[in-house]
Amino acid sequence: MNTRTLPRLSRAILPVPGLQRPPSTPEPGIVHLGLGNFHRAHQAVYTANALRRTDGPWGITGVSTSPGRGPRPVLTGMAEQDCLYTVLTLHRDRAVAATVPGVHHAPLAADGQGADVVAAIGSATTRIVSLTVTEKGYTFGADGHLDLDDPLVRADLKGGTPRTALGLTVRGLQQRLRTGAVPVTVLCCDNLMDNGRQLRRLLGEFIAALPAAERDDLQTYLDTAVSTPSTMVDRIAPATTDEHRALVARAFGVRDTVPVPAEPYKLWVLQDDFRAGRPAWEAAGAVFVRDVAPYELMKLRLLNGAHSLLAYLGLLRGHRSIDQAVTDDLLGAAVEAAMRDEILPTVTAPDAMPGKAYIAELLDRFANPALGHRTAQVASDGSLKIPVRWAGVIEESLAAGRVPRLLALGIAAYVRVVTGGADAYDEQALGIVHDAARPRLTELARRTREPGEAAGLILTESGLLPQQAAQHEAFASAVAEAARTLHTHGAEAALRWART
Ligand code: CS2
Repeated sequence: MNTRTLPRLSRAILPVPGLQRPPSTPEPGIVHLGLGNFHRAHQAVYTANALRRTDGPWGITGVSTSPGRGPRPVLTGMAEQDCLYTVLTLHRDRAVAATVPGVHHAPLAADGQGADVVAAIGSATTRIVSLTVTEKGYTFGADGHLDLDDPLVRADLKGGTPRTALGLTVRGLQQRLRTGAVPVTVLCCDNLMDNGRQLRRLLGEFIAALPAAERDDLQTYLDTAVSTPSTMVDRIAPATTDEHRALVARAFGVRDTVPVPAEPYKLWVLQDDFRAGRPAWEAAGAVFVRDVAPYELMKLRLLNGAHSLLAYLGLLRGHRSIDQAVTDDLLGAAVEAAMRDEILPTVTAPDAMPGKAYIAELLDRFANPALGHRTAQVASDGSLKIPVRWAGVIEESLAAGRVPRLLALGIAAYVRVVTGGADAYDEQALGIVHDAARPRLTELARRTREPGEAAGLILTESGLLPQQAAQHEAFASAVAEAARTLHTHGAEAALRWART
């Protein structure tokens, strides 16, 4: 796919609704860190749709992050294809719609082109710096603060060309400060609670760790001219496989090495606090509200919380994808019960999203068989996801005198998947679960032969949950019992235990 084949593509897919592209790539105004599938199926699509209605300098310079992981196929693919790629909207009935956002400029790699990234963020024409770098991209430690022991963070603080998301952003802001301190918005689009505020705090911690001479002006610039609105982002966009590439070739007759599969649903709720303008995303369906927090809480706890539960228990039940996991009667019913009885009581549903209807909609979205969303993908990085998705629910349930047994089982399942590896589930068929905490958790688990005790040790020493919840007697004993049941009798028995 490239600009020359685009007309052919449009003709070829005329019967497919939705294929359009702005006439030419708009002037760059956004630098986006994290060129993964989620950004390419979410913000890029909202931006393209907004630009169809209202022009503006809102082209996106995408930056592939992931330091140390070598050249990313998405970077090469986008570069070879004139920054064009297909978003495949995969419907439950197997109907496919396609769209080509066409809003990106030549992408950059944080690894190797850090100076160019800093220059792009530093340019006065950049009005928004947005991020989808996943939980681990924010380089915070188990306590949620900037991880000053992380070698990449330390190197970035010392100077030289930065490689972390925070390093790139702060060095870019530093450059802006030197060249006129033009206001800018830094927009977190990741699944973190209060994501704008958290990002702002982390940027502040990074600045505070710089040498004294660099600190003060930069902090003042951050305080006075940089906004960091909070956002709730939502669209399931699984990893690309050869099947998706083949689908584009078959349906549209073009070769696209980097298409993005995505579900039909999408939602973006934002706080309207942009210091230097923004695309008319509302024209594309984005919702601007004064307080994003209720939407974030609802989405992170119900969607992402249930997703993680389906992922760990799904792997232990032998399921490769989320739709298989949710259509497993026993597991699907357990996850629905967890959403209704354990999670929903801890959120205040916004009027626009009544709780029960939202749960029904989520179950329907999860069951979309066309997505093939891998359980191993959702299960990865649990050490960073669980504190966001489950910890608050567990803490608040315990404070209200309820022991959330299904989430206790979720913790036990996470421990079993991450420390048991191939003994716990078929890693070869279902995929490896990546988690930076794996070596440490495995070491903790090896200190005892008793699975209940091992889970208990991990609960108290891993920082997954706040200490008070981790040491809550009834909860800790539920986790230990769940771990023992999983180990000795398997996931089916454990699911039955959790529902008694
Ligand atoms: C998923 C999310 O991989 C995961 O952990 O829970 O990526 C999820 O698909 C999105 O947040 C949906 O908006």
